[in-house]
Amino acid sequence: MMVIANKEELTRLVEETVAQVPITDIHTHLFTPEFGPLLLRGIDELLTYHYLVAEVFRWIEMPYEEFWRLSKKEQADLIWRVLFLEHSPVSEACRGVLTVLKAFGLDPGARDLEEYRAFFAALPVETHVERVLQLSGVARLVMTNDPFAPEERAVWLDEYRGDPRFCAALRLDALLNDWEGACRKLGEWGYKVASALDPAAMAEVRRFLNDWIKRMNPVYLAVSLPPDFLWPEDSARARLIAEAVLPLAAEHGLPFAMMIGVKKLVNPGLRLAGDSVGKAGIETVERLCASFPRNKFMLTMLSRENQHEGCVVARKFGNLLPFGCWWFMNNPSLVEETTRMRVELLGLSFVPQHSDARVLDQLIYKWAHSRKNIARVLSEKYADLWETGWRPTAEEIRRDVAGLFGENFWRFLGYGGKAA
Ligand code: FIX
Ligand code: ZN
Repeated sequence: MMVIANKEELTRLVEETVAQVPITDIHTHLFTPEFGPLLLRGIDELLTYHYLVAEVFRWIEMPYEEFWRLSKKEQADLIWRVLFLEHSPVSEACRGVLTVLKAFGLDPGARDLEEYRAFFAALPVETHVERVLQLSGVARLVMTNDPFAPEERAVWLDEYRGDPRFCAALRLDALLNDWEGACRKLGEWGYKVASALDPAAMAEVRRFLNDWIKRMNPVYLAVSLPPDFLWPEDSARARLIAEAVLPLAAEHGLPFAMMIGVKKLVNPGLRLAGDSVGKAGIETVERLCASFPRNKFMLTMLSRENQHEGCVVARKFGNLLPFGCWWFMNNPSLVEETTRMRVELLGLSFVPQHSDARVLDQLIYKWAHSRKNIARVLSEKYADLWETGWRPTAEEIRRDVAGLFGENFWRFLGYGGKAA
């Protein structure tokens, strides 16, 4: 048992352990190379990430459609010029691009976009995937898989082979947030559903879910939800959750991940960058956890104002796993604030972060930045323990950190802490 001599050594050990721990990234928008163009990678995708699209429109007066008519390269050139050369790239998403360049051994100080393009263009996709997983320290990641997305659906229906490091998550936004549209699609696919969701139709929805759980073997079911999400409610969404999604999730032992607080397309001209945030009512989460004690729920909330009550509700329900600093929460100041709050209220029984990476290379910066922010909070908390006379051992710190960055998730899924 390695005894730690002093607080300085304690801090060094915490930082080193967090820097090296293999990560399970429990929510991304990445894909295996089998999905072809759905796997976004390289400098032009990094520069046209929707976070940077939103930021560039704070400086330019170009009509949205004129921007969208530009090629990906032209959009990237514009964003590079405005957000990196004409203004210092201090935002989290801008800094992230530079962190990626540096990790690959490129020189951000050269500011040579053509050199960066040539580097990424020379990377075969399989090599690129291996390099990014190695540089980011991500051992396993969870994709976001939508059976209603035509280009993705085709891959699943064509004998998808997969990669054990890329787990699936069955994403249900189309089913739950647009029942009328989903009803039409399900009908085309041979499910005998009706808009009115009579018992026979609900049974067909369950058959659809079963079919895709068998096809995808997801580690959880997920949905993003608006701030005014309510349950119970006289709505198709509320009935589908209670009579189809949760019974199937319980039957298969799968968590239901609720990502609450997104206001879709408040500015449609920005497309994917046009979504915003709203404070949700925590009562709905309380009612679901209390009403479905056999189900496991994962929860991430988009509004900073929901974070404290999100911690408190997790203290009330052991079948709820809070996770991540989602989207507008994924900034150093808020990652530290939220992680500090969670440690103080929940101990180590949560998952502090996911990357939400949409571009392969983002795994590098999202995790490099988050590891530092989370390590800073953990060092502070272990130092507070030290002040009481408690002496954490190196093994205990390694155990705790392994839990936060993956094993808590696998244990919650019922895999006893080790990945499936
Ligand atoms: O619903 C989600 O999974 C969100 O993360 C995305 O829709 C969002 O565009 C995103 O990538 C945020 O980081
Ligand atoms: Zn996401």
